Amino acid sequence: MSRNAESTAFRSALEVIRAVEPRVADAIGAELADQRESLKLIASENYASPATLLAMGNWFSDKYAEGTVGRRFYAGCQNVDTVEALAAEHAQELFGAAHAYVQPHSGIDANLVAFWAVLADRVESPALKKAQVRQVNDLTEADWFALRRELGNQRMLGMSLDAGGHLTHGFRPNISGKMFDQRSYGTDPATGLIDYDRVAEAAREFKPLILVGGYSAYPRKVNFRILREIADSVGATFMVDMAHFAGLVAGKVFTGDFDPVPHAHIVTTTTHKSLRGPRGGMVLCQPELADQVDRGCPMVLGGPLPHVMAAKAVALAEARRPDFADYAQRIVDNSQALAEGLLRRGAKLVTGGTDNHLVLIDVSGYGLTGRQAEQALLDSGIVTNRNSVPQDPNGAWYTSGIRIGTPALTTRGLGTAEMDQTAELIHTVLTQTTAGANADGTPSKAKYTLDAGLADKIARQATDLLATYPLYPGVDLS
Ligand code: DSN
Repeated sequence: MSRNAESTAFRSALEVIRAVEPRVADAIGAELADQRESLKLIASENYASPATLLAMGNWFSDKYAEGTVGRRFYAGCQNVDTVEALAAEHAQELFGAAHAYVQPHSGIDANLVAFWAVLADRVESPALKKAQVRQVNDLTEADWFALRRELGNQRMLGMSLDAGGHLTHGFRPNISGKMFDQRSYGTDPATGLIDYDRVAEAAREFKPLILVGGYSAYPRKVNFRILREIADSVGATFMVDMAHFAGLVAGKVFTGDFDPVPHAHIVTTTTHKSLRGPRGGMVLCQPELADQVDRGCPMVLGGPLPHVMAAKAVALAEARRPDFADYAQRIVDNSQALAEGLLRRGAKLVTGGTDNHLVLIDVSGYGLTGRQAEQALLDSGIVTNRNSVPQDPNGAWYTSGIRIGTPALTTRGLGTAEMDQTAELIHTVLTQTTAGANADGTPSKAKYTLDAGLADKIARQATDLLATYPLYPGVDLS
């Protein structure tokens, strides 16, 4: 496929948009320019392929398609059926899953679908049974009351937020923390690693309906075989949220005990992080949960986004190619090189390293909060995000950590040598930044000082580092 085709496609699209609202066309062009110039180390972001991006910009966006393939609430869904079935087929083949549901609009939505499926499958509720067999009109007020009581307050055990778990695994700012009776497992304070004996102990005491595995800020592999054994020992359904590391599963970097798909009853993911697809979510499950999962829309989801499902089909087809395995391995090689580069220069890393796509720097070692470090790095052209570390004294807003990840830079083609240079840039910024004070002289968690000349110099070095690896080399908008 010629590079010219990509340039023509994006240029033409912008020309058509510009004729209606030029400021939108300008913002799209500016976004590409910004992404090209910044050292993107946000662990949850990536760069989707031109084919994936283009699959989203079309008339599929105009179609309603509530329901599932072949069973829609709207007429005329035959082409939506084609792309939804294709995306599901690619997902099943790629991950070796019995069933795939590709409608969720995000990871949070995928988790809601999974929670619903498990509740509907596991909770003994005669009223729910009546509702499921479509005798809704026969339900009395008392039935509805019982149904709400029976489905509410079910127990969920997930990884704690400051140990790297996700908000949707039962934390208060998310509905999961309000509808479930939640408890969490953390990590060993000495090593930062999951202590499976402690998880088993918590499961025995708490007897959760759902045991959740998976994370968004834990830099290590997780043994899903052991977690499944723990779930089985207490009769829990084992759910894994692999949003962050789906690309490493797809690329067969995580296999055996570290591949969640053969071990979990239900697996959720996003499609846009290490998997490198469009923004969206997906659920994979064992056959007994498939019927409930397929009720995701309209149970908890708004109408499916057929244009995004088309893009999921394209991205999943890309992930089935042999070169995706090479990409996935390079993500981890780069992450480890970045961790080693930081450690060699004296940084303090949670767990002392990484075996996945992300590294968590404990910036208290530099005398900074996560908020100060994040902003100082951004001033220097390095895009990261602040993140809690285990037992974080600064809470979830200011934090004591910086989370960095390599999926995006690996897509651009940067390798281990550039990761060492990146470690040097990060370390220089963090050592040269000093924490500020409030007007009353007390230490500030947000203010900091960094010489502007140094920040500019680092930003130029970051741009130089990227110059050899152009982003979307086939797209010339000029
Ligand atoms: N926002 C995603 C992340 O950055 O990890 C997860 O929700």
